[in-house]
Amino acid sequence: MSKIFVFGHKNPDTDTICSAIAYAKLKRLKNFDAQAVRLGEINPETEFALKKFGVEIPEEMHIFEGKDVILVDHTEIKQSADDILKANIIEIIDHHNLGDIYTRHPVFVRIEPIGSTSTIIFKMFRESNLDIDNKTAGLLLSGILSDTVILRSVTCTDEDRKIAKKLADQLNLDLEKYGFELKKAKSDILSKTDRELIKSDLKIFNRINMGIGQVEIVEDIDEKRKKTLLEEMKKIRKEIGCDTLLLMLTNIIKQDTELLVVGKTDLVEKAFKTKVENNRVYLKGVMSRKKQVKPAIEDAALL
Ligand SMILES: [Mn+2]
Repeated sequence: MSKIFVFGHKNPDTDTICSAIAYAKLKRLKNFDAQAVRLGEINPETEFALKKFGVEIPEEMHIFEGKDVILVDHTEIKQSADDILKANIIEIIDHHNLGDIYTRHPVFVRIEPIGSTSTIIFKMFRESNLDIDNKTAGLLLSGILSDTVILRSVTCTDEDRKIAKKLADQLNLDLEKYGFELKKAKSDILSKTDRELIKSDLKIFNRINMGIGQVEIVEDIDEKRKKTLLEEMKKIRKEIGCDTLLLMLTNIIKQDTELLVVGKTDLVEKAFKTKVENNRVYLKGVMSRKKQVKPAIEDAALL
């Protein structure tokens, strides 16, 4: 039996890393030879979560040609390994829109409109009647709290809430307290360069030829920093060859987003029915790239 590599998207976030580790574990419990790997550097939030539960950082890997792979937390070619179409994809587990990845062979796919891939992995453990050890419980809880912004995002469902509570109870953890510890680890923006901030959670969407990055903050970013961010965004937009590059500055306390925009602004204006001024748009109540920003722009582009 050949080894199966389990991985999430590029610019990995906590849900991508934690769901890959947990799902590789589930596969091993079912006697498959599975290993979680990652496509890039982990962010400080994920590092915090792995340390907290004593879990090692997965190996970084980039060549998958001819290998058996399981994708978690993404279905977009541009967000996956560069040679993903030469790999043998055997399963896909995700909670995003169905993207543009295609396979040569029949494949097991499970996509649910739910707050995190970690939530789906929890359900798969339960459906297989497998116990969830504390390390895995910690990983899954971290994935859920991270992706749902501590159960506050519009993407969060009652199922996410119920499962997060179960996991927190198992671990004897205060859900809110642990959630904010996680987010604090992530929102340390002062220690990062503009380039690091823009690229750390950047996702590229082929169909709208757009890159959308997101930074979670707990207090507002000053004007000077926004200007240097915009300058750097112009360079990065050219490098990645997209028409437009957006950066969501999402304040998780106020639960709003300021959108920085470089490139073609018309789609953004059409999507949000507002003018882009000084390369910015203020979006009250918007926190989710997946559910609020990307679909609005896609509708504006394609309808
Ligand atoms: Mn996710």
